Amino acid sequence: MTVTDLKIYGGLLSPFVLRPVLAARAKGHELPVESFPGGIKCDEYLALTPTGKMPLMVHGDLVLPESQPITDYVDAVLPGPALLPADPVEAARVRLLVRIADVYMVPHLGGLFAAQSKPEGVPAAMAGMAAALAYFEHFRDPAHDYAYGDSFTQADAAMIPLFFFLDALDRGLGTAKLLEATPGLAAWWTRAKASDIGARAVAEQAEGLKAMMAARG
Ligand SMILES: N[C@@H](CCC(=O)N[C@@H](CS)C(=O)NCC(=O)O)C(=O)O
Repeated sequence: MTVTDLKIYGGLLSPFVLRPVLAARAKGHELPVESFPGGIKCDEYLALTPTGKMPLMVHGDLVLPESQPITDYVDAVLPGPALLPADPVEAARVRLLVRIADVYMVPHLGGLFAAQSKPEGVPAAMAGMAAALAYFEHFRDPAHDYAYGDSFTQADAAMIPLFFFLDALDRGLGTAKLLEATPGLAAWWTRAKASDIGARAVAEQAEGLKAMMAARG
């Protein structure tokens, strides 16, 4: 078994699928991403992961759901620059940004995404999102070019595909304007989405969103 046998199931609109994909790209590798035949709720998929969520990574005997452990694994097994600093203090700062993304930002994306069917949930989701952005701003150094430090880390891999939705949902909800309260973070996002990895991710997610809207009719 080699790292070239590593496979990710999912679609490229998902910020969780993109997290290990972006991490791999930052290390100079392209991970194969495939839709699971039968979808993520079919019996075969649920037998692999009862979570029924994407991404799912398969590498030999290792069947691994959840974007962050997949990203850690990809970072460890693929050659290329490490995406967590070796210094424990610096690594802790990167991990904290990933954690803020997952614990404080992600739950509110759902509320914003469901704005049409549940408009009553939008104010709380906007307030929660604003709080999450303020946490990033508090713990980031605005002088850093990347989410943390002067090179791409796991924090960029986690944050870029989540921040896509601030722009994508802006027209209806004004989500991009939330970044006005966090200028350091806003400047990072402007740089991140203009970078090769960021621009490609945004284009892939935009494509995925278009396809999802078209399928919904
Ligand atoms: N905590 C999971 C979240 C994964 C997740 O929510 N994926 C979404 C797609 S963006 C999904 O598969 N949703 C299908 C469902 O929940 O039924 C991770 O980090 O991988």
